[in-house]
Amino acid sequence: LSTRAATILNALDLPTNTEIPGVYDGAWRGSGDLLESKCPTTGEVLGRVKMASPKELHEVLDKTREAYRYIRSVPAPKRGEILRQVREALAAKRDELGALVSLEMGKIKTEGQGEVQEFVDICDYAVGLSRMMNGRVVASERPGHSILEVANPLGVVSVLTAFNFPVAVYGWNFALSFAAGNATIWKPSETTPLCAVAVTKIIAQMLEKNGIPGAVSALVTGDKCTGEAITESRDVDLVSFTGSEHVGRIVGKTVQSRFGKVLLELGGNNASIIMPDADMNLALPAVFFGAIGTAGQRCTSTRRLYLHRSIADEFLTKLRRLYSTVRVGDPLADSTLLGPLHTTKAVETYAAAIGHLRSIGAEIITGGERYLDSPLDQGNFVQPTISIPKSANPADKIWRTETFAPVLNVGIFDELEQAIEWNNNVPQGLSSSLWTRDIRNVGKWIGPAGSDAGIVNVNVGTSGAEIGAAFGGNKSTGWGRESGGDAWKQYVRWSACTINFSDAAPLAQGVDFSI
Ligand code: UN1
Repeated sequence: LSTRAATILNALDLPTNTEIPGVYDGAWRGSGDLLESKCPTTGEVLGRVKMASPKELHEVLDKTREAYRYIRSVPAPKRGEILRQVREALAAKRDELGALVSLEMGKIKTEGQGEVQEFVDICDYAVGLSRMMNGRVVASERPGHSILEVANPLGVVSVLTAFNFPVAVYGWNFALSFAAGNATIWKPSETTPLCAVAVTKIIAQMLEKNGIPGAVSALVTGDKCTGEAITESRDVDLVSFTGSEHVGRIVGKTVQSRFGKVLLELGGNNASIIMPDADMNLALPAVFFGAIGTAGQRCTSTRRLYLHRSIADEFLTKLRRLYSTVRVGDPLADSTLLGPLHTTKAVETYAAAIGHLRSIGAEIITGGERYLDSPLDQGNFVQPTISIPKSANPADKIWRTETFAPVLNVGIFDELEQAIEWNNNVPQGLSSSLWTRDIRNVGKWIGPAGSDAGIVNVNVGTSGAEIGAAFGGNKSTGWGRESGGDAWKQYVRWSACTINFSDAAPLAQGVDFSI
């Protein structure tokens, strides 16, 4: 192991000379197969993590059920206080954990740290929420009756996360789920197990300190079979899944078929629309970050750019210039803006997308190749790419498919209505962004004939949402909402309680059933 990797792992209490147990439910273990965590920058193996065996998964499911029975009776503000301590512990390790995200996932330093900050922020939010998960009192039509809407904890929540946000997405789910009084089981991506173990260790310490069962934040490192077993298990009340549309469709059907609750965060295929009156000095860097940030591996990355004809040439010239300055390399070096793709498979997907673009006669105005000079050839580095397909018609698969890589496709439009139609005419509906200073365009964009995405921004890029609003997308993105807004309401079971405190028992709607 390189000294640098060892330093980062040691700082987070991860062993470097032995296999790492990847299962936690109050005790650490793991007797399943080994998962190898590989650094996308250098190809070095960072650690070997022992996955959960099927028997261990069942043990964890039992333990989380037990832990739920405990935590559901702890008053919510007290749960909030424990979350506050988790928040402090995470904040104290922000740089170390951020560095591990960069090392294992490959995103650049500031984004790795930002991801931990996102977990810290949602903890703050959930601490507040722990005193505000209020129901309502509804006016009853019957005298001497009250109707209450009561929120109770749900049970066991399982969170299946993707590689691209190996810390924050668990954070969004765990913080709300815990505040709401549930036990949570985390099944992280197979390629980012170290981040999951490090985060779970930090949370576990705080739980232990407060005498809370560790299975309230359980971890099962595993593969596809583990994911399937969780999805099928009637012991899991809510499955929160982040990943591809393909897998999401299976998860959705499976959970629905047993009448479980499901929360899906699937593919994004996000567009930015630039109007002639946009402030170019703001729009350019935002598109640059949206398309290249995280090497195009955010669900919210900008994949489609629609330029008004009158500014298209100027915008593209300037954007190309920005692309030519991108500092590519080691994600942990301060100045780097573009790190590697996460896996070699992602490089193949990138190459296939470029191949398809070429085959349909798209003009590749920059990029399109791997970086093959040393030391970049050691890692999964690809050139950020801008292409202009011949047609902006969303019927072609290049406009309809999410390619998890820094590939930006450009279309030229004449009227805002046309751009909005293109924006909407794809299966996905996560994020969208309009650049304009004209209030009339803004009204159209956010109104009924506007963007149909879950995130509809104005003069703000497609990626990098704050935690305060609900995060999620419509259509094939799965309609899920996580993080802020009303997302917490999915982590509780609601009851409508009608209470009669009168001396009569009248029926609703005036129904007369007198004996
Ligand atoms: C994701 O890509 O799965 O809005 C999550 C953003 C981040 C979260 C992205 N706050 O880009």
